[in-house]
Amino acid sequence: MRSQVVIIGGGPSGLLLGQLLHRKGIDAVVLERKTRDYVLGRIRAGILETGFVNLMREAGVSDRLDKECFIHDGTLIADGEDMFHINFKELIGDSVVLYGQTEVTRDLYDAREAAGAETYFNVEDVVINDADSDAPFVTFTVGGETKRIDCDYVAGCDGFHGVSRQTIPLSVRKEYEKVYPFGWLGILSETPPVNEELIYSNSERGFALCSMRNANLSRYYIQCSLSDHAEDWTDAAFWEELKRRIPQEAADALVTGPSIEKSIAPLRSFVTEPMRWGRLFLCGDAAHIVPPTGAKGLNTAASDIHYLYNALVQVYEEKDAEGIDRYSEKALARIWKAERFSWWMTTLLHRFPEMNAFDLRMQQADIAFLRENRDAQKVMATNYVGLPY
Ligand code: RFL
Ligand code: PHB
Repeated sequence: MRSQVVIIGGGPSGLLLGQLLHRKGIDAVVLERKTRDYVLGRIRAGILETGFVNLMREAGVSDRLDKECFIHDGTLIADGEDMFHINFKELIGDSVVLYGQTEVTRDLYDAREAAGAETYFNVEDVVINDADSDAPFVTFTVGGETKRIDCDYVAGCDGFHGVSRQTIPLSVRKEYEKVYPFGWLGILSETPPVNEELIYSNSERGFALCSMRNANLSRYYIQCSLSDHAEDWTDAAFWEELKRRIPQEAADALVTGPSIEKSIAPLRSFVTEPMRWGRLFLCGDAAHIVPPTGAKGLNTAASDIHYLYNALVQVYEEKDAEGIDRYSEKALARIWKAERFSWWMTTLLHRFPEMNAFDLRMQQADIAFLRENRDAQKVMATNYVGLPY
């Protein structure tokens, strides 16, 4: 079998790239380790930057997004009982969009199926061969059968635990990592959101976030210990703890109900360099992870896809390899800034076990400066809505 591009991983990165390439007549096979339902069952991102939305439009898959998304012109930050608004629209003239990753992925799978593009699910033993040569090929097994696809390029969109990053020799690869000493316990509940915009809350009991998916679907998170297990948290205990971590006026307005999903995510900052090895290109979580404070994970994946998609079009249509040669450098320049922002927001809003009284005062001063200083708010707004590609 032959395909111009092989995409490893059928998450949002791989699917978005596949759809963009399809519109340009560049064929790309997607290999996904799980089933479509499994991928759609993962509750993840909620906030999309304008750049992401524009890519969905360019890929021709924004009809439902444009109809059903919620535009958020700002966000609330709470420090104990003290809550203030960061008005992105007024500060920098841009907004973010609320539309769940599940819906993005569903729209992309639907478009892929409608286009008749080839996707293999339940693949195993994916191996990327000869990525540093002019004739790479990918082997895998599916339904007990071994297959081989020869290609021009391989896009490694297989997330943090995939094989693509591991294919780059350790002598070439450099990894940077910070693991945070806590996780996020998240629940989804069929209740109206407590507020029409997100509330990021720093409280003496730890961080909490009030988010949503639509008018009757709420998403809430609380900072938890890494030794916690989601199943040990009853819904009642979760709601009780959330109420204690958000300002009283929000706690009074909170509508509680049974959870329909409950899970714990560890927090990590991670970057691998370079993001290209020969004809293999890493995209999204395969190359970098951010802690979710700041909502940058899926959005950084989208900027990688923007650079890689344009590089592939440039090489196929204009026979110009400039985009490919500069992919890693361009993607990483933006990634590191998103890493800094996510690390800063995480540090600003969480209680770290090792924090002493001085550290606490530094955090309070940082939040006070943000509350009082319009320039500081502009810096936050600029990063939150997303840096230019
Ligand atoms: P994914 O989504 O992990 O998809 C990778 C796919 O590759 C498959 N795979 C393989 N396939 C074939 N062969 C192999 N050997 C394979 N190994 C793995 C996997 O099954 C999977 O389907 O990576 P991708 O596409 O790069 O997308 C990244 C995003 O999913 C991620 O960055 C975001 O979800 C992060 N994130 C958020 N990002 C935002 O931009 N805004 C947010 O509000 C936001 N909130 C979040 C988040 C992530 C969270 N968790 C659980 C980590 C909230 C949470 C709680
Ligand atoms: C979410 O809605 O899941 C969400 C929103 C904002 C974040 C992280 C997660 O910073």
